[in-house]
Amino acid sequence: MDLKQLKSSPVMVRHAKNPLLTPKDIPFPSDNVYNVGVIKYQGKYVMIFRNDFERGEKEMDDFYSGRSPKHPAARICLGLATSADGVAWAIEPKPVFQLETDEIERAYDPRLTVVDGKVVMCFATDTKHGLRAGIAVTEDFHHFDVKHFTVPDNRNMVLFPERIGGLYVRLERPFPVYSRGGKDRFDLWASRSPDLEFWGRSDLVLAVEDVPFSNDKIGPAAPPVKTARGWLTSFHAVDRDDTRGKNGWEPKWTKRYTAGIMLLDLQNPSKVVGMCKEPLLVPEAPYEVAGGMRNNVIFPGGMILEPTGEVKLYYGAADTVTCLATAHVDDLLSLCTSPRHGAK
Ligand code: BMA
Repeated sequence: MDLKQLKSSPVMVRHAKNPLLTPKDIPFPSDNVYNVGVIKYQGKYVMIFRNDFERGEKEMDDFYSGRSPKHPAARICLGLATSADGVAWAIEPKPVFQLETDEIERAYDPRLTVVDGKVVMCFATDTKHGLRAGIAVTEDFHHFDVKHFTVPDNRNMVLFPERIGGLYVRLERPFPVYSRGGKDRFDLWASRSPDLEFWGRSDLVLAVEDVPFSNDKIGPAAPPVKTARGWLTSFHAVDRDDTRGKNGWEPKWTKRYTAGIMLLDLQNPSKVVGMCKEPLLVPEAPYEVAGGMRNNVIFPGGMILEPTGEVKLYYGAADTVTCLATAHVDDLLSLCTSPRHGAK
């Protein structure tokens, strides 16, 4: 596949009000507001969003031009927003989650799932000893009971909204560097748990080499949604082009993040029923390709299937703002299963 020619699928429609959230909308310090988890809960849409602060473009410029010796790592908190329609959001005045300890530097990239009546938030952390994914349960979106941390390196974890065969199931993306040639050749895995705390029965779901529009790594995007034909599941896919130069705040940013779509078996979610061999969303809109911290990034974290069949896909754009694109579920299912679109 010619990666230079990648295009978004015509079934996806970017929302006219994009970007839905920008740093200007946030009532506390904010450099970037992106990578969100979204659920429908008790009659409302609820979003938890990633908010980076204390590292702006100026701090990055100062570092790369030698004016400041210290690499400016961002601090991150998670904020809460609610909405009646999934488009206009009311933002809580204070952040709701922030992890900073002697060991943990930051928590980010929340993904939300309602399972067994509980709201579960999966998130990533940077720690002094590696990247770890965490799982927390909340009843009020203000208090979070952290049940589990993976060993490093692992992140991009998402939970299915039902137990399958009696067990909770998550998708995740470990980083096996040593055994994959020292490069980003990372794949998408599943694990199972009786209680959200102890995890095992892990297996490979989708390998990076099975995704024609990735030459680098893949990982889970939003938590899967159930359809009669299988678990409809988005993923992100990275392609790298070393000729790409300065783009965004860093002097060199060679990666592009696109979104893909696949269908997993209802009883055995490690089995791919079908995958669209072309990307679902490719950075193309102005807020995806320019003016951001890292341009050319689409990073979905929330997917809602409406009773009308509309699918809302929420994503971080350019690691800077929060966006929405929609499609009809039948179109997404046919992308995954019809040979015309290059299904598996
Ligand atoms: C990933 C994560 C995401 C980020 C993406 C693009 O590896 O760090 O938080 O949005 O890179 O920069």
